[in-house]
Amino acid sequence: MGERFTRSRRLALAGFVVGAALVVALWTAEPSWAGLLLPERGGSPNADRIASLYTIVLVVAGLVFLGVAVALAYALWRYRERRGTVPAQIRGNTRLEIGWTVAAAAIVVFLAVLSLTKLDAIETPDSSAATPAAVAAGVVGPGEGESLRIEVVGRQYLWGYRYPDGVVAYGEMVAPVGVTVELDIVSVDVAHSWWIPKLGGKFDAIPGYVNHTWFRLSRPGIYRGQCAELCGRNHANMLAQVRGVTPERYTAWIARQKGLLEEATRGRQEAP
Ligand SMILES: [Cu+2]
Repeated sequence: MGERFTRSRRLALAGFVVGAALVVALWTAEPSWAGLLLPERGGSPNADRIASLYTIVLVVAGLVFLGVAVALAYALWRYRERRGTVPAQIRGNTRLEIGWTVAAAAIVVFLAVLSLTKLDAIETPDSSAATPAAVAAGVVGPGEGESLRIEVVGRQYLWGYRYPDGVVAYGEMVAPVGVTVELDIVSVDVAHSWWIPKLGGKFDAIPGYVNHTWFRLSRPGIYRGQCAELCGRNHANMLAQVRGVTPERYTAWIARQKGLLEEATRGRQEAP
């Protein structure tokens, strides 16, 4: 008896330790939370719109869950078996059945219409003009619909970025604030997934296809993410990062990268 007691205690302790280790591991892998309950917001308008739509759907679903759970608990209590009595034998209730069918259909239609009306603003790149600072720095021209295009290239196990004018970067994407940035997402080997939680949803990088998404930063900062598609044994190290900078810093960075590129090309040509 005593031995069994200690054995079960040991098992409980092991279970606790493993559980605690799991919680700590998940807790420290902060980017993998991606907002935990709600999608992250505060980086780009499309991410904010996704988060708002998600919140509305979550609230509606929560209310439905609460309604069903309360009704179920009430029915369990109200019609419970009692000693000495025979429970009422109820079969069917046409009004109730039609009611909950129509109500459920109405909720689904409401959510479908709501999602479809919000979808366009999430998918279509923001066409509003770049901020005066971005125009002054020469990132894009003035007027609506002007955007910066960056190609995102997935490869095992590093994200690459191709800017206009042949500038390339790896790992970290430098992007200006106040400009709509349109991304063309491709892959040179296997399927990857571009995902910066604060800047919107996941977008697959598939060999032979070009996927499109966009973001528009309103303030400088680091926006972290990670390849979200198991792409090989180093997948876990395939981090992605967007560094939002002021337009002046962005153009200075582009100029420096261009200089380095030219220097490297010249060096190669001059080499014996
Ligand atoms: Cu990958």
